[in-house]
Amino acid sequence: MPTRPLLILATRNAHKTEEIRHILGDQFEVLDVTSFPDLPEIEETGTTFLENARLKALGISRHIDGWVLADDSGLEVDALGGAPGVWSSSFGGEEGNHAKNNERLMREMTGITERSARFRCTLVLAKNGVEKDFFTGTVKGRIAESPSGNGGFGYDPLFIPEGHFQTMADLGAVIKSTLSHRAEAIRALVAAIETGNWVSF
Ligand code: ITT
Repeated sequence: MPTRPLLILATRNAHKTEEIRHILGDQFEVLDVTSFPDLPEIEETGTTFLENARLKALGISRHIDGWVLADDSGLEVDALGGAPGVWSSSFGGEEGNHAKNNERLMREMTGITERSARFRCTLVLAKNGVEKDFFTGTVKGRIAESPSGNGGFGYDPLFIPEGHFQTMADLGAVIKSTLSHRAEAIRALVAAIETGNWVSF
């Protein structure tokens, strides 16, 4: 089998890595920054998904050869004015603590009937400190009354995608990889690679 092109994900979130691997199938070798111990931690000081995805993609690609892809993503809840948004991973007060994030979301949504929400994902592709392009994806849905399901990560037990009656965590990895914000953004990336002549992997 010929060597597959390598895509380095500027993430330390193993769930994102697993999902992107799953969505891409076997056309790329996908590694994340945990395979390269000397890479720096990138501070996410932006106020938009695009700013943070750029910080991660450019920050990592300055230190490693090859194509680097960053994913910045989060949940926007209309009744909360778009929160937690770019601050999704620390909404509960502790970075990356999904249980606390979900507890706070449940608390803030108590008694609220307008429960529309969406997940957004922005991907930035970069090489040697230069941005090549960016891609976005969205999945609309609503916040469940109570958590359900073991699949996925983060807010998946509380998010019911439009057209479904179960949470993303109930629907599981195979369905999530067809309808998620991340899947839509990755499909846009793949389409750009297949139709364009700008990425020489
Ligand atoms: P990296 O910055 O290392 O990539 P991270 O988890 O901190 O990892 P973000 O800053 O992009 O990534 O924050 C994303 C947060 O948004 C994530 O921690 C979840 O709380 C939420 N989120 C994003 N995508 C999600 C998904 O598919 N399902 C559930 N929650 C998701």
